[in-house]
Amino acid sequence: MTNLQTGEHVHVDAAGNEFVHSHDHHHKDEHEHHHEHGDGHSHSHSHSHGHEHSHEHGHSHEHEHGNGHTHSHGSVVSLEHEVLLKNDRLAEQNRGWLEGRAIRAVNLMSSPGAGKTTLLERTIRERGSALNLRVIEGDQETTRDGERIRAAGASVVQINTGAGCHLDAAMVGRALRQLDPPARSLVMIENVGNLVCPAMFDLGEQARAVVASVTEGDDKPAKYPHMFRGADAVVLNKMDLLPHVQFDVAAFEKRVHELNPRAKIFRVSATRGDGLDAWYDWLRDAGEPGKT
Ligand SMILES: Nc1nc2c(ncn2[C@@H]2O[C@H](COP(=O)(O)OP(=O)(O)OP(=O)(O)O)[C@@H](O)[C@H]2O)c(=O)[nH]1
Ligand SMILES: [Zn+2]
Ligand SMILES: [Zn+2]
Ligand SMILES: [Zn+2]
Ligand SMILES: [Zn+2]
Ligand SMILES: [Zn+2]
Repeated sequence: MTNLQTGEHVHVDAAGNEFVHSHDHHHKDEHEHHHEHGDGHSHSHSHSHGHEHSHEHGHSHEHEHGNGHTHSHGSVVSLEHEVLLKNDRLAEQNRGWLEGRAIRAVNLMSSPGAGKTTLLERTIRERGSALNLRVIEGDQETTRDGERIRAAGASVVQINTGAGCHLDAAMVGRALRQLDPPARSLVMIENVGNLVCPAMFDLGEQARAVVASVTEGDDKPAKYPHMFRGADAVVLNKMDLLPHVQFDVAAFEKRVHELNPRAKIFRVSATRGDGLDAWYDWLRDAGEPGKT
């Protein structure tokens, strides 16, 4: 993790201890996962993953999920389940931390290149101070997007996930403490470009926005329903390219609302600035109780 204001890095060891320091070379995130079991033992390990793997235990155990169902595992335990349980607990901690400061956080997700950073840059330039906006920037590698955000004028902390394909609540918790946003500010969290995994990981945010673009095909909601089902807002970007691509806007919006009737949809061009006033109005109220 890199604080682009101070150049500080944070490393976290297996026990969860944080080491903050600054230096001039690049570190890869170790992608440490820590597991706790109902029977009282815990262990950690690092790995790169695509959510398909499981790991082997010499014991069997039961655990409960936030949604109330319980199941038991045999000797092969789904790591995905364990990671999600731990994540949800840390997400609740982040939510408490944010609520205690009256800070709102918006989780911004999309496929790679749909225009998240471009949308953030323009939002910062046009509304950065009115919205009291800060950014947590997630990418697998490089601080390129973080540098773009800083150049646009916002405080930013960059998280590099290495092989990881999503931000998780632990990463965001550490980044929030680095960013140290003031009371009543708005924190935009740019997730790793990916329509699958980010949908599964609660970061403790109050609202979720999905950016889709007209170059991706109007059947995206049908193919990635989880992402669209969980969205409070869907930003349909690159509307300026509509004359050049096959994209049925009405069909896209119908598919979104079939999955998720409450999602607000904004048709915008982040490069030209079209349609952004409605997006800014949504951001002003996003996550306020009773407003979204
Ligand atoms: N024509 C057009 N191009 C856009 C628009 N918004 C973004 N782009 C272009 O799309 C490309 C990707 O934009 P980014 O903002 O970097 O996308 P991103 O979602 O942040 O990408 P990742 O962080 O890699 O997932 C860039 O070349 C942008 O200039 C738009 O409204 N219209
Ligand atoms: Zn285990
Ligand atoms: Zn399970
Ligand atoms: Zn980006
Ligand atoms: Zn992971
Ligand atoms: Zn993944």
